[in-house]
Amino acid sequence: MRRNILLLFFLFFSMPGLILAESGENLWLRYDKVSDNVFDDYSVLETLYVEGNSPVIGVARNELINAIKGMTSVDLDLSKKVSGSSILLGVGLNEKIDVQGLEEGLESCGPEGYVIRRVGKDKETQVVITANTDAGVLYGTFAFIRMMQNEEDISAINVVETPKYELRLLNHWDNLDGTVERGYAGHSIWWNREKDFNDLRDHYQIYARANASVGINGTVLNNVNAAPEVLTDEYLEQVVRIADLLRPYNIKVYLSVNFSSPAVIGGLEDSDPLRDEVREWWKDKVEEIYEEIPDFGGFLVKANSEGQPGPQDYGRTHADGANMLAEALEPYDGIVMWRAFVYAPSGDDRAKQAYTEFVPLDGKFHENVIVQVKNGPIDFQPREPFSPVFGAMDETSLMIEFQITQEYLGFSNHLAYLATMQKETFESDTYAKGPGSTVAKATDGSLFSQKHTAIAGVANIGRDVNWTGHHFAQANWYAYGRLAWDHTLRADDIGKEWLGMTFSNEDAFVEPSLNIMMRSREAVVNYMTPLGLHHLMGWSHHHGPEPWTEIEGARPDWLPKYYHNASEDGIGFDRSESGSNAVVQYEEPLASIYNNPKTCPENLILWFHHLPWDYTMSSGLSLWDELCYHYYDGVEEVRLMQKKWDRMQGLIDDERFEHVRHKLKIQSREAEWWRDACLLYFQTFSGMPIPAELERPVHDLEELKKIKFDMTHHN
Ligand code: BDP
Repeated sequence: MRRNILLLFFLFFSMPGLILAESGENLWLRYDKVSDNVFDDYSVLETLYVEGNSPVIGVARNELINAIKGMTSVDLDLSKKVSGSSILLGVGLNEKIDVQGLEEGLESCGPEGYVIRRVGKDKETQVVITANTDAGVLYGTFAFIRMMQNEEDISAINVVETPKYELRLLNHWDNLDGTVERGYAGHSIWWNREKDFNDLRDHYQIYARANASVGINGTVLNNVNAAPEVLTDEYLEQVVRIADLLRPYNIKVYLSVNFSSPAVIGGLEDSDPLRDEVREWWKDKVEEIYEEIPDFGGFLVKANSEGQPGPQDYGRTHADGANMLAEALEPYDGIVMWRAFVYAPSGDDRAKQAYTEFVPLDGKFHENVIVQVKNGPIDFQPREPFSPVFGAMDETSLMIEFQITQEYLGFSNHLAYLATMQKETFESDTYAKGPGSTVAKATDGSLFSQKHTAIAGVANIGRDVNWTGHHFAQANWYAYGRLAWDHTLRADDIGKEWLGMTFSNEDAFVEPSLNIMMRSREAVVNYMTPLGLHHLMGWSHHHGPEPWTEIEGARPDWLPKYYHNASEDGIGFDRSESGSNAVVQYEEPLASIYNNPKTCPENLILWFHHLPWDYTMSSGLSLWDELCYHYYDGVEEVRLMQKKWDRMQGLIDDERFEHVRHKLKIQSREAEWWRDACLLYFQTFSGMPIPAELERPVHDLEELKKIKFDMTHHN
């Protein structure tokens, strides 16, 4: 009986064309069978020679064995000598075999880069994966696996890769009680108490492998709004466990720290950074951490921002605060990442404040301080210009912070591929050293001789089975990592890689799905905040539209009206010379370009200008009509996304197909909600009709105003 059941089971699952349900938990590391086109080429590789036996090399070796087993069914034979058709893995292979180009490659690939070469033919062929460090070998191994997952031609590989940023980090905004600030994929993976650390080990390993596969080499384990308690024994024990687990994947752990920790958990009178006792406290704490975690990465600090304590509480500067921590970390090569996300209720345009506070401090930070700057001057909006801090501090190490979690882009309900947005920022020209001084170059060390280069992405990861809530949000984790490794990669190439590995390499699937991804961010911009509008979201949850919100006692710069300024005479924030003059924080010619509505890019026009409703846009349409068309385009685009996705049925497993279909339905409904809420509300000022050829709004403004968004579904 049992045998019969097994046989039936076997027959069922080996039926050709049957696509098994998938939960998404293995992310892009599924190692599906490759197609017949490449099978013969790939299964030629039968033996594996490994140089070295460190834990990192062990991870690389096991990953390769499992990946090849999954993709080709070949059980790699571990060999003690270099012979036959084999894969060679390890540091120092250049001394074992004579392969042209290996030495030069190693000279140029730096500490974490790698070299991959294919030599020989047929049964006497080798794939050599080598680097200057074990970490480089790990990254090279994952790169080779990726080539196979994407069914690339591997007959003549000749690759030398070097990461563009030295430190490539995820920032988890995870609270110690297990909630995640702006997290939409379940509870924290780190501070979850319902399960024991060991029960989650397999889960953590997927996390670690996924990060290593894209080259992420650091992770901040807790929220920037940091609880001081993270530095107490109880929590540090967990940090030690996590550090031990992540170490073989070349991932260092970092912590967000609360500036008031010496007073709150240390019992000191205050946390004044210039007081000896406080400085000593931090030194002792740091020493204690390094005793347990010798490769601890360092601290991330949000200070004097949104109510968090900081050096200014004692009349000291950001540099005083950062340098105190830097001094404590210096003996261990630890890093301080000091955030420039600051804005006080000073009445000055919020978009100007990071620049105003930080640029005068240029040159005053210790060498192991990196100032961490959000990509835009305000706050992770669907579209912002780049932050003018980039390019403006040539004697300070600056790093860019992107938000991967979709706080302002529809949570985990909306499909929004963020690589296009990140590319837009990377490629923006700061003109800091003349034309071509892109944000990428102003942060990767090629324009300024930064002591450290780094990049951070606010993670979208939680305990949901598929990690990120929306299957397509996995792409944002993946793409962030790929761009952190190499910001010159193209968003579409990355998207294609990810689709192939995560779902299927079939053109019939990849092409339309990639098209959906590539157009998705602009769709969100259009149905939420087109033409440079920003921060129209509900004032605390940041999800649905609330351009009308007024809250007694709330800071004006937390409310949408501060940003859109809609009135009968027009809409937009005047940041030109005649307004807040934020434009002067940009280098010429950009300052002049932004200053003039005729030259300002129209996709940012209401960011920089307050314009009358009948202002003539380059299309010849009035501003009002243009706004209407953008909102309607956004909705149309989501409907198109739905249509395209519906045709994917049968090309991938039903489970993920249905899940995405369901999410797109929500997105489509919410896009209409956004469009109607914004246009009907703005119409009360413009007094102009929605162009007749467009469909009528499906909602009533007064009804929309009554919607109370319930956060409980989203955490
Ligand atoms: C804002 C978020 C807030 C974060 C803050 C930050 O709404 O939850 O604490 O950024 O980056 O976008 O510190």
